[in-house]
Amino acid sequence: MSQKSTLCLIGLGSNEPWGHHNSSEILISSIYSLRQNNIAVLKISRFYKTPCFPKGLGPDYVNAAVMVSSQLDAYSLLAVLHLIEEEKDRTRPKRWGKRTLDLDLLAFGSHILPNLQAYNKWRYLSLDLQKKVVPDRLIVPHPRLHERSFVLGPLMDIAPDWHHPVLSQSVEQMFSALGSQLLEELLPL
Ligand code: A4P
Ligand code: MG
Repeated sequence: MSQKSTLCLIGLGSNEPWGHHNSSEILISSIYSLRQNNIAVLKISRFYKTPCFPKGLGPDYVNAAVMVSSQLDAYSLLAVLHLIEEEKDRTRPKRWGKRTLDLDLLAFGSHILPNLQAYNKWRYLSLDLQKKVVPDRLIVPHPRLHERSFVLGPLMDIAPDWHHPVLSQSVEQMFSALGSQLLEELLPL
């Protein structure tokens, strides 16, 4: 019996080279790794140069997003993303530190995981606490996706009509709600 596939959105970011590979090459290679792990990559956004958030904490990023279809459950998919990050020697010395590769599970269909209460806890965390604490379990949709141009810009390329299951807004609506300063920070490569 065939298993159900889920459409998922994954955010990709890098602001540190890996060996002689630059950030764009790392992202391309990680998309290839998704395919090697039997994850069907359906759409790939443009790549964007974006200033590090929070400002001044590190070098500029290259950001992108992909739409995939997978038969894995969300937790197994996240485990694959972590494996691919490890392939690129991703380390986690400090919160929001420089990284060769960050793969975030932005959306898993229209699921809210593990539940609305946990999602809201992370969504309403103050910026000060966001800098200090890291979720110890999967939170989906990614609790910051709706406020970040470096996430919504790439998503506009591949999934402008995806609806946020908690905010009930499309990517296009969330993108339009960003301030002009955030929009100016997106530089397509
Ligand atoms: N985790 C929970 N939910 C998720 C999810 N939906 N996707 C857990 C991925 N991971 C999730 O993640 C920390 C923990 O969150 C892990 O145990 C994971 O299981 P991490 O990847 O180790 O650390 P992180 O990347 O610092 O955390 P996170 O939440 O991805 O960070 P942010 O808030 O996304 O910030 N500036 C620019 N311009 N571009 C960027 O891409 N990225 C960050 C990372 C900061 N500034 C940036 C960018
Ligand atoms: Mg991450």
